[in-house]
Amino acid sequence: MRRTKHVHFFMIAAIVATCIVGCNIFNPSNQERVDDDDTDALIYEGYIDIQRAEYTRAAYNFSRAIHSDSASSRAWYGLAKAVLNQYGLNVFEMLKYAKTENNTNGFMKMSDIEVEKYRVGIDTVIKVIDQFIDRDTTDRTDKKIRFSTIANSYTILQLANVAILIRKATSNTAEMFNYDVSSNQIAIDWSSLHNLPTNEAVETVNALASSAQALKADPDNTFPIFRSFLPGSDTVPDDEFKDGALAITDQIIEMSSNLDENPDRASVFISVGNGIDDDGDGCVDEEIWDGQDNDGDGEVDEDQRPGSVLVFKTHWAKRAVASLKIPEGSIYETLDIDRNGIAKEPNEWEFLFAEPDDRDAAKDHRLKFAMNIPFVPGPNGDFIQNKELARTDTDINNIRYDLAWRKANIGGCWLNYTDADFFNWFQGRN
Ligand SMILES: [Ca+2]
Ligand SMILES: [Ca+2]
Ligand SMILES: [Ca+2]
Ligand SMILES: [Ca+2]
Repeated sequence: MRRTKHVHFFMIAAIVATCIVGCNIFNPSNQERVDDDDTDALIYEGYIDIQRAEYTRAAYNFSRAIHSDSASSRAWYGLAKAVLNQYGLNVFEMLKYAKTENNTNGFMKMSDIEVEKYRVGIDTVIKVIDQFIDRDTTDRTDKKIRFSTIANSYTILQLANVAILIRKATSNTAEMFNYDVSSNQIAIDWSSLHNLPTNEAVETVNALASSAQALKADPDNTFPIFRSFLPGSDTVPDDEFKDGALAITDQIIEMSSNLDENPDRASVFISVGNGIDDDGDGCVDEEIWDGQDNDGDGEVDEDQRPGSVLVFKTHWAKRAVASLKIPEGSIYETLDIDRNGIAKEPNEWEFLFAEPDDRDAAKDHRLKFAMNIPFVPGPNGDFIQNKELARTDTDINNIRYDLAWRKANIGGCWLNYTDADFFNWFQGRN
């Protein structure tokens, strides 16, 4: 399921209404006052307003129409259109900016003020459309207009949102996305979000998940948009690109809902490839982004390595990681992932079952090192809670859960730690 948006429609209606008072554009003498409960007339007025480029007034009339009948898809569609125009946003122009050309996108070159204008507008329109999608997918509209009708515009808005967010990370789409032509796979490297605060990194994942939802709703119209966003994908035949794009959608959506369900632990899933134990099991960057549990602790894709370590299996219908590589010059040439005193050992980089098919059949996606780090369920069997106690115990001058406690109540890689390793664990935390 797509994530629930918490901003209530009436908040937007209130913003729009405030602007009407503030902007003094609403001028009742121009038209007869339409009754508050006459949905059709209000929608009609709204579209006339749009034709006259009276967008604030249009937004007001569509908001009233929604208030009168919240199931009216034409009213929601009209409101989205009006708000888009209120902010002077043109989706096709936005696609041009979001596109990656010469390893950069148009938003990278804009001034902060210009980008902020786009960001606020995109954010407001997306909030309107999200409520419409939420209703459309839960049978709470009249279905005269469906989400699929606007899926392509929505995709452009979300991808522009992503482009703006990663602009702040002084990163760009070329670093974040990679289309591997030989394996027909899209790879996303979440470690390119390093420079963003956790909440903005989460926002980026959520925006991508929303684009993934749009791709699933209307692949034919939206996949060309994805293509223009992905460097290196120009030469791939349409159907192959579409397969590759669809293969990754569920995994993005799953990552987004994982973040939504664990708001207090978002950094556990989003601080990718940082050379730090982010989840409190003592292992460092032990997981990979494959939608599977690679260390056998019951959690999926916590404390990940970057996407640049993944090698995909060639032309597989489903997204599958074939093997892992240690990127040259990366921290992984010296990093001891399971803290057993040996860095770069095959155990930390090889799957127990080398073939993706065998892993699926055995329902075992662990890496070999996981065989040697038994996890302990803890006193109340609440393993994640114990990991949390360790993860948030970061002050070396006031240690609440010492190494002996961690070995006894979490196990995992803590079992490999010496006192010196334990001291080092606190480095780089507050
Ligand atoms: Ca860890
Ligand atoms: Ca980490
Ligand atoms: Ca795990
Ligand atoms: Ca994993």
